[in-house]
Amino acid sequence: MRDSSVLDVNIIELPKVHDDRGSLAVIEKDVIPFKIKRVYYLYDVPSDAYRGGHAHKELYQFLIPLSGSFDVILKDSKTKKKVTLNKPNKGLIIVPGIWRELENFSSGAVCLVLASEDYDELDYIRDYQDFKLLKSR
Ligand code: T46
Repeated sequence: MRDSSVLDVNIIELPKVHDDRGSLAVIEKDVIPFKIKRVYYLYDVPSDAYRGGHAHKELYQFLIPLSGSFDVILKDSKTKKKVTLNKPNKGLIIVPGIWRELENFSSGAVCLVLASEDYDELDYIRDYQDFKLLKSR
């Protein structure tokens, strides 16, 4: 398991163009520290739902609150941090080896995820005790 810390998790502010027709935000390839292999999104999430609850061994992700807001709880072996994502031009880079939980979704929230790898269940650590054990090695 990578020796990553919640300090490696970064908010990235995307450049936006605003005029009286609305706003346009741009994600250019140099802004994110990985090559995008997969895109998915969470929507129709009930406000009391809890998503995530796992860590990834190799996957990098960029989470963007396209609409509405939600909280991301991040944990490494020592530290816990909460980030609220609520601006469509501010996203969160999550590096491998970080536990994450997503909660407190507002009505109509949409979480877009850009990911560095194809879907692979073997990349997930879904048991928190396993995560803590792997982090302590
Ligand atoms: C993450 C958070 C933010 C697929 O078949 N393909 C996919 O690409 C993904 C991401 C999921 N699935 C299947 C696997 C499960 O049967 O969709 C189902 C729900 O996945 P999961 O319970 O992992 O969903 P979340 O919202 O808890 O987590 C997802 C991502 O899996 C995860 O990488 O960080 O969104």
